[in-house]
Amino acid sequence: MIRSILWDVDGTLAETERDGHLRAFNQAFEALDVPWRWSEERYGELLSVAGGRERLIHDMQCRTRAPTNPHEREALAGRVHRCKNEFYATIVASGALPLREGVRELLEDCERAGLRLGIVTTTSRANVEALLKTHLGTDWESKFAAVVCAEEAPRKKPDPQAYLLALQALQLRSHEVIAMEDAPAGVAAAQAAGVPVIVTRSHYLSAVKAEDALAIGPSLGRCEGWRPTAGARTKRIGLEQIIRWYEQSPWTSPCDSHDSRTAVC
Ligand code: XBP
Repeated sequence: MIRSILWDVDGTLAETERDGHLRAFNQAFEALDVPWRWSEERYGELLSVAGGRERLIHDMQCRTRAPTNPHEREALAGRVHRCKNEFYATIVASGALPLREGVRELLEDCERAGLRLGIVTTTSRANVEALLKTHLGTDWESKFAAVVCAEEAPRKKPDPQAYLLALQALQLRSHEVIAMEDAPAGVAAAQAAGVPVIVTRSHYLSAVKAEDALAIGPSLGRCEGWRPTAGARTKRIGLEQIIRWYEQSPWTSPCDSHDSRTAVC
């Protein structure tokens, strides 16, 4: 029986990367006189590195004008990252990053059905706060029984740490929850924690393949294009459909021992 749905943030709740983080990174580079910018394409490549600060440090390896000393690189990445998060909050507050289609409705389905909700992300808490405050109101946190962000789970996805911490916080076993993800690293993190995953493809990851996912499709806002197919009775992917996929799937948790009550992260 499903007791909770755990949500990834960037790419899953909202298309935050191209129009949010990327824009904000470039604004931060400019504000801090950093002599390079990221193109949409380059940022797509860099998304294979989880975490904005880690992404900056990784990119500096191929920047001839980046500091050569690792401590200076760390310090620069920290400065740019903090500044980026401030620009990001302004972008979010402007309303430029709506929730993806069908997300709000599915959150409401869960609330009505008494399912607990969780956030499991490797993004910084400030970014989650900015996004969800804008869309769900200042009391957004009261809607979530567990919120695990980069600060709580420093080992970024695909490491399962963030999922294990959420299971622990909810006192649930892996097969009692479902993860909503868009990225291979997120899918791998959930599956390594034994959690079944539903994948909604996002802008940068439109070709993502997730053979072992419970279901994969283009958007929660429509029923077409999903594998396995979704019943055409409603116009969106609702909780009923998710439960149907869950019940029909041969999924058995490979880590049933991921009993959150004993899991050690
Ligand atoms: C997304 C990320 C983040 C964001 C930027 O994580 O990897 O790094 O791109 O956010 P998820 P920060 O898909 O788990 O939400 O700058 O705060 O890292």
